[in-house]
Amino acid sequence: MADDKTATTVRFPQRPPGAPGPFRAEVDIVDCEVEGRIPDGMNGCFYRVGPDFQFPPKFPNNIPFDGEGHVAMFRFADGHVDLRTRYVRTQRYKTQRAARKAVFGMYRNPTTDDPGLEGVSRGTANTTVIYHNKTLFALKEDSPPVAMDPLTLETLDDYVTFDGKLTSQTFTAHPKIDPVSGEMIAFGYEAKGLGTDDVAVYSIDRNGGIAWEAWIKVPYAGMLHDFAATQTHIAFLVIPMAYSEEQIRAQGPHFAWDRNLPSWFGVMRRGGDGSDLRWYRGPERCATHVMGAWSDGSMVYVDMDMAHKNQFPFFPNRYGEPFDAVGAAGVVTRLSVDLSKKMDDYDMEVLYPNTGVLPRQDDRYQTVAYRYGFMPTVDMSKPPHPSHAGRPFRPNNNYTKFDHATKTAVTYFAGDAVALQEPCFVPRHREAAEGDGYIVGMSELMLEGNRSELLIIDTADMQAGPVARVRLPFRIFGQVHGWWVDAADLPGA
Ligand code: V55
Ligand code: FE
Repeated sequence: MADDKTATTVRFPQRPPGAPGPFRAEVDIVDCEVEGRIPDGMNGCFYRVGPDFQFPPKFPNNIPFDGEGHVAMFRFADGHVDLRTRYVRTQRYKTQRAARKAVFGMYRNPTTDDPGLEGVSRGTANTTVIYHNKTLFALKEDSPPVAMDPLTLETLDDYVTFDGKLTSQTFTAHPKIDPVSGEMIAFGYEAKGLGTDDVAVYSIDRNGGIAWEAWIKVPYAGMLHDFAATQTHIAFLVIPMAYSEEQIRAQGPHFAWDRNLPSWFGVMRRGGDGSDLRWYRGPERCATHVMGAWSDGSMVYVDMDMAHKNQFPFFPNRYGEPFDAVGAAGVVTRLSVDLSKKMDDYDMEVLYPNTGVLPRQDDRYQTVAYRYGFMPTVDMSKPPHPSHAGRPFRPNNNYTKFDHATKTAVTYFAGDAVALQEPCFVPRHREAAEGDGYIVGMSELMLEGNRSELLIIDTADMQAGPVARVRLPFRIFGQVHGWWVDAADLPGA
């Protein structure tokens, strides 16, 4: 058959029965069905994003993290909820749409792309949406930000450079918003290209200009997915999910887990030139997300969900060990260093026994001392529900609220036949105390017609469960991260 594009019809690889496939539809629902009552005063937008393959992947063994970014916006207004979803119009999306097929190859492996794509951004914008300077940014850590209109989800700029000042080739999916200064603190790793050990750190001021920049080196090019910013310091945890030349050559994904590598915790002063950066050693550990972080004099504290082993079944172990689901279970762990002491290793303290991933906080407390955290968790002692068959992970069936002042955790158990996605905190009102409000989070109902619903849970009474559920008539694409914007902060308010 002729090898032209008209000969390529769209057909996705076979999946096991019940396993979720791509969503692909861009949706508008005016006035979603709501069970219960949307809380008075809950006005604003909940944005979420996740990978959703636009076309069958060029490599059938490509990993879920390489799907194109699809954003969902739930707009809350006076008890009504409208849903809009749009793919991010990345350079990659537009190129593939014109070709009517995937032309980019394996996850973060440019050697697998069709020829002639040099200069087209590979970024999928599939990991986070964050709001700053009245702009919704869709982010992927291998490329610069993509800017979207927060009300229409129209893509406004497919390659944001902050007036040409962003010289890093990459930009994290986990910027932090400083509630005091209004700055967005961010960084890029492998900042000078594939596998480089250069990291650029930035502050973007409240008007969207780059106000501070420092360049540092990491001990090795490991995945730097998240980081910590406090009022005075920046901290990084380098984990043994290492850039792999071997994988690149074998047309595999960017990373392999190297159990022989240590983890490294690096701390530097905010606002400096990076020359004060110090690295503290630790054992083989996997930790991808920061719940909260703060500085107290010479002490720097960073809370992360942390596991002993590779937490990503689709990134291979370098020495061929099978995926270890028990070693992959993460617990909320406090990393700390005392900058006034001569220390070689960083300190670690496990705070709670609950296992889970994707911790969050009341985002108004990013960079400062905080009390409350939220995380989807799973009770590993219960046998898995039959509806979980064929899934790589035990889906999260709990939302847990952690109170660091009393060291207690309270949990809403959502039932064994659901999969809960990352929660996002919504303040009860603009002046509400820390942690006082709601969490919103998507729940996949695996028995009930494969639907999804958005749960709204009052953080003052977690165990009571949702005060309202926004019921969708379909199962929506999976989420990596989400963000809440109060209506008063939206453009035109
Ligand atoms: C993560 C997610 C990514 C990625 C690297 O959760 C790390 C961590 C959705 O993409 O590319
Ligand atoms: Fe993340």
